[in-house]
Amino acid sequence: MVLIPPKPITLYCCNICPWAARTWIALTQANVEYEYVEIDLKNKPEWFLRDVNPGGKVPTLKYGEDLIIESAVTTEFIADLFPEAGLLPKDAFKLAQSRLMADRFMELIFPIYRKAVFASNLEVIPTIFGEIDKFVPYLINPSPFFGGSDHPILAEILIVPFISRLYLLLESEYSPKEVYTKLSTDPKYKIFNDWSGALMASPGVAKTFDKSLNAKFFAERIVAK
Ligand SMILES: N[C@@H](CCC(=O)N[C@@H](CS)C(=O)NCC(=O)O)C(=O)O
Repeated sequence: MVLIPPKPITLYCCNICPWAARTWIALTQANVEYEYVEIDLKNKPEWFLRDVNPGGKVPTLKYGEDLIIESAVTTEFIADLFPEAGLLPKDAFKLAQSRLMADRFMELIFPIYRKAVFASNLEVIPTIFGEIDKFVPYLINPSPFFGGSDHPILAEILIVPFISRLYLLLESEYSPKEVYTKLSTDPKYKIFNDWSGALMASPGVAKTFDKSLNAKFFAERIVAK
């Protein structure tokens, strides 16, 4: 079923931006009717800066004549506008647990991606195992998704863009081969690996994540030391 918003939605996005991917995934997974506009961030269109968002960042969401920015806010807006999409657990405690899980991910695991891709610090990659050990206690009943949900919930949608990019990085020439092998075969990491695999295979993620564009982005960003 296509979800029709009360006012037209336009998503100004960039196909390799993980922050914009949060909102793109939410709209795609919930099967919302919206218009997608790709913004070339290396050559931002004048009309985008003049008429849409002078801040020049994606994601930018237009809802009727109103603008919403900041990916955590734009993505939560989709969850709030379409309660029937089931992106927010109804139980307040479960919702709190899911928010804590996403916070811990951003605090523990996200910095590995940031340092590797934006500071070309590839030495941090093997530290992922220690961070996963600290993170997993917050990942409550991921079978297949948080809290036993049969589809990714908002907290997972906020972090999956970084999971898919981390796996791409671990599978690439920038990462020691043993790291990906250990993550994908050692029973100790099975919970994290199975959950990540389910998230990456979920339709909202699979339809929006382009491996080759992101691999090209890594090649441009990561400088050999
Ligand atoms: N805190 C922002 C970050 C968004 C962001 O940094 N987007 C980047 C692309 S990945 C961007 O628009 N960069 C263009 C610029 O900074 O001029 C959010 O969560 O929405």
